[in-house]
Amino acid sequence: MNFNRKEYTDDELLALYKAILKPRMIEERMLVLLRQGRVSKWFSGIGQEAISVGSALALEADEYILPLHRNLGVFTSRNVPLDRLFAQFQGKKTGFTKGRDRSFHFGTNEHHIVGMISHLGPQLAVADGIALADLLDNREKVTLVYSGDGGASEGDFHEALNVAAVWGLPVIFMIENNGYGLSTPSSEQFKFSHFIDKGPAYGIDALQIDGNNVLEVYDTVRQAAYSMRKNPRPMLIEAITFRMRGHEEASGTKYVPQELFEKWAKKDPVDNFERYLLEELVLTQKAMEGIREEIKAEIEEGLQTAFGTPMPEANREEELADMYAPFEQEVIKPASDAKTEKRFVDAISDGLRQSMERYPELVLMGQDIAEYGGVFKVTEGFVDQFGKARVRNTPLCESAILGVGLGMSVKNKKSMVEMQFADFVSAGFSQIVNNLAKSHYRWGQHADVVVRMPTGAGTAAGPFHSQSNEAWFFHTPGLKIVYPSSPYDAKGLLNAAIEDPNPVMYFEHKLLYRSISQEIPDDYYTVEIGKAKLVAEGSDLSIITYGMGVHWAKQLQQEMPEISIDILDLRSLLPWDKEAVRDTVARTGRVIVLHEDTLTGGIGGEIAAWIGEHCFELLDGPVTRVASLDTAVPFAPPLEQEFLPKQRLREKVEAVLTF
Ligand SMILES: Cc1ncc(C[n+]2csc(CCOP(=O)(O)OP(=O)(O)O)c2C)c(N)n1
Repeated sequence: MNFNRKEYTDDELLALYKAILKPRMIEERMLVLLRQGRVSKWFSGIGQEAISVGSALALEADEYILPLHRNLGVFTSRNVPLDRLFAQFQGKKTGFTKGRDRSFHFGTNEHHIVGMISHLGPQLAVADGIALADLLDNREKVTLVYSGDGGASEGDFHEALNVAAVWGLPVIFMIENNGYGLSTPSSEQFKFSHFIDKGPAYGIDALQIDGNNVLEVYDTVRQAAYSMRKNPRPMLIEAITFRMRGHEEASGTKYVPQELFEKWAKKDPVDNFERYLLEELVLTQKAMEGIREEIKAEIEEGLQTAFGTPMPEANREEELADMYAPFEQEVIKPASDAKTEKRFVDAISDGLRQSMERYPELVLMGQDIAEYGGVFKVTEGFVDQFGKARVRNTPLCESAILGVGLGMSVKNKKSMVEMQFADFVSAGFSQIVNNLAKSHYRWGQHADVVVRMPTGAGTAAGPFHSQSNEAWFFHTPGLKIVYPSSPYDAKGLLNAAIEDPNPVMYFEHKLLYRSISQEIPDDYYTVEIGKAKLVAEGSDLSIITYGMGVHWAKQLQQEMPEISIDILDLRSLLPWDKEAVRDTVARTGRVIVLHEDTLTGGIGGEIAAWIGEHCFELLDGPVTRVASLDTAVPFAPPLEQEFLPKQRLREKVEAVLTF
């Protein structure tokens, strides 16, 4: 192995040595504990330490690093206290996730580290978001994120690199090419020869380095970072290395040819560097022993403290509360009585514009939302007022942009991500349900992202431009969901969603955009999230609904003046207003839950179940759901009309009334 110390001083080389020795010694200790059954799971980075350590030390202390499962050296190089690190591995409350997530699945803003979720690839776009926030605020910083050769097959890898290239984001994409993804060798993972071949294809500079040479890693990353701070752009660094143990300790290494272990054992990153320093007389045998003793003592002390702390005690209230970043909404009233008639779409636009004025940290991202104004023209004229930095056209990549939103939250920015159609959110699903939704619960990082969802059928747009998919998210703790049905609520709830530091899915029905209007306040105001609205008071029957259902119910009331309908517009689906639901049930005793979404697994099922469980004594008949057919949304208007619940509503109402 060739070490070139260039101008580096003895002290710098010694610091590198101590830093690479520490994760190795921790791992050796972990393997003993594992055999003793005192640690349950371990992903070994033995053989790959030079990459974590060399790259982490090459950055400034406040530059963010996003490590993966083999990057123990990042945590140790950032001086994460060992007692807390071990407590984290053991699921103790004194770890970084209060026992809620395992191993390296945590971040710590104190150490400028954002940890992974198991899905690997989503991490890459989060790095883009952090880098974008730095870029927008003119901080000369780089962000470092890792990927394995296996994880690089994920679509998220492509999306994150492409966004970084197009937006000139100072992100170092460090590819640890260790030849295997679990048991799958590179030959079955990809067809190209080297990851550096991919760089130019994205318009990204790429370098290949010996990932077992800590000095080479350190020097390369230092130089890359220096250049990227001055001239912001991404860089791909492919570090060639080898995984000396199994994917995780329980999974073995039977599939790896023995000669590979023999070959790579000779390239051990710790032994080789140690030998070099001894030869260079930077290190003496005695000093080496002293360093080892010191690290050993630190490890033992950390372990003792961690083992000495009890397992967490479950506190139900705390667990539930921590799903969300703490936030007490103060409903804001308009400053004056001035009102203007606005269509639903204009109310959304109005709210968004006023939120942009109110929050300089708010950034809008979406396909075609800049000069073009978005396909529904919600952001028309925004570029002129706020500039392209804050009104950002994105490449066609929902997953990456949602990940960018989380990264921006790490830097205390707010983002609004516009889905061109709600249907396309499926391409970014994992970022929402795994990353944004769980981040606060896992390690206390809020995700200040609003996802706008132009939703719904009735426009003969077929199965992929018409879906109601709010139930996909309703089942995910950590998210909030709002779904206005009037221009007043559309503006007030959008403002409220943007104010809230939690991830909020904001559903806006396309059919309402230009078909309804209302006088609404000119000033900024908010509507309470989680609060339903009684649209009409009645005594014979309750229709509990939201979105388009509110309009169907109102229309039915006009068509059936002989009955008196209590119409409750939920407005917020997560959380939903149980008190208002109980009140309407108490008023009428007969209930229909109506929604445009398909029947099975729809939100109506949850509401009906809750009513059955909590309001049984108030009921005079079975709670009845009215929803779309359990099919995809069909294209041709006659089929679509049959699909939608509107025409079944009257007959269901009559059945409930005569029960
Ligand atoms: C989306 C997803 N699919 C599958 C897995 C299971 N899994 C975890 S790590 C891993 C292999 C990753 O290989 P690579 O990216 O090369 O990193 P390495 O483990 O070699 O460091 C697999 C298949 C996962 N965690 N997430």
